Amino acid sequence: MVVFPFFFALLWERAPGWGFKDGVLHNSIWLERAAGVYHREGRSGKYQLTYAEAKAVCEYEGGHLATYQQLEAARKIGFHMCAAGWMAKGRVGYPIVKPGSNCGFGKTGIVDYGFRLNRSERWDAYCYNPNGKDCGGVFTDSKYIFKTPGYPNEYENDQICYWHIRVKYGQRVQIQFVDFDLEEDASCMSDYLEIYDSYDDVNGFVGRYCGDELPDPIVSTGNVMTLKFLSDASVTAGGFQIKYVALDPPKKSAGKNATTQSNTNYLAGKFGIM
Ligand SMILES: *[C@@H]1O[C@H](CO)[C@@H](O)[C@H](O)[C@H]1NC(C)=O
Ligand SMILES: *[C@@H]1O[C@H](CO)[C@@H](O)[C@H](O)[C@H]1NC(C)=O
Ligand SMILES: [Ca+2]
Repeated sequence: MVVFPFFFALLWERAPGWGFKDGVLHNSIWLERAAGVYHREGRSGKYQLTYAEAKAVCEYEGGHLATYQQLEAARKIGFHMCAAGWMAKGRVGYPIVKPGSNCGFGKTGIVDYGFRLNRSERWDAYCYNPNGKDCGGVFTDSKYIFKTPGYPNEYENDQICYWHIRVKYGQRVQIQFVDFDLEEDASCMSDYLEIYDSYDDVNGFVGRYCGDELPDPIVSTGNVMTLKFLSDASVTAGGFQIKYVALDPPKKSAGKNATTQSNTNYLAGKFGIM
């Protein structure tokens, strides 16, 4: 894999959770929202957006569909997504940083589906918004409290935050909601917090939250978790404080029982362990 030492040196200072371990670039996804590029899926889930809809989604958030070059630039600084999305001019593809058999055919680079003749096909979207207000980062401490930007004041419009949590191997992440108030709407289509039991926002979806009800605590299945907060172009609210703590592994029990016994408070999922 080609590395960009200069970028890397910069990043290292800004995001201490980053680095190479066992030859794999870890926590790469969450960098500064990857130079203005971010992934967006339809309100109803993966692969729901026609080209026109994908374009509208990005424009509604003040940006536009990313070009291939913008996506590649983001990829080079670590933007990794296992989901095909529309780019500008009707091109479809996705950026792969970490080679894996499930995604990207074991290669790195933009997996390019080319310019689509049929623009009614449904994919996700890659938006580019250099003015979007991003926040987030990579967190490796055993506990931390996330707050919406500006908290205790209201958060702003057009906010995109990714918080990526990685605790020690074998530990799990418990998320506790301390204070929660996002613009209310029935299906959380405007402003929302999404939680993923995984290291990206594609696998291990746990839930989407808005309004002012405090959700119950959530425990990961593995040692990583991702929180994604988006606000749209109008109406803000009080924001949130969300605490996470690393839980030590439960006492070892033999073989298969280890999983089944500990299931009660844990999510079913298999994307958590890295
Ligand atoms: C275009 O794609 C849509 C969605 O996959 C499909 O329903 C439609 O039949 C396709 N149109 C053509 C002309 O292939
Ligand atoms: C697994 O747990 C079940 C019930 O909790 C018990 O009956 C069984 O003997 C256990 N098996 C092992 C291998 O410990
Ligand atoms: Ca809003």
